[in-house]
Amino acid sequence: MKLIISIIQDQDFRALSDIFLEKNIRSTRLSSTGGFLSSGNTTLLIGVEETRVDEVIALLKQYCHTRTQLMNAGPMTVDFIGVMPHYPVEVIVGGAIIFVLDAECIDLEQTAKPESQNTGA
Ligand code: 2BA
Repeated sequence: MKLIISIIQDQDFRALSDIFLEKNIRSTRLSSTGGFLSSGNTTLLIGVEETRVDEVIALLKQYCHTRTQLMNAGPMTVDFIGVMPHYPVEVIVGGAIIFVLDAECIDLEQTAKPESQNTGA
């Protein structure tokens, strides 16, 4: 089993979650904040069989778009005119940041059963 951790923009979540539901790909959404822009984004935890990793990555690429965001850069300067504001800089954000990790899935239903009902291995 693999755990795909993907950081996407909030705007892309709706379409992506619809297609995940349609294709029976399970995911958990976490609200997160980017360290650079300090703006909100979405972190998805997606547990899938190894054979489906490429399919999930393809969907992330298809449904997550790049966008331009403005951020204020540069220090505040004070000169004879007064205090000069920061200047805006364009930053390209997205589509999706993707990490793929090895994972073990513990089936809690199975482990919660009393010994006598655990007839399997
Ligand atoms: P942020 O950290 O808010 O970064 C937003 C965008 O700012 C990044 O877009 C990138 O274009 C730019 N950026 C980030 N750090 C920069 C830096 N030190 N210098 C110049 N530009 C910088 P993305 O690369 O698409 O990243 C989108 C979001 O994905 C990030 O939001 C962060 O939350 C996450 N992320 C990206 N790379 C990551 C990594 N290696 N580990 C963990 N999270 C990551």
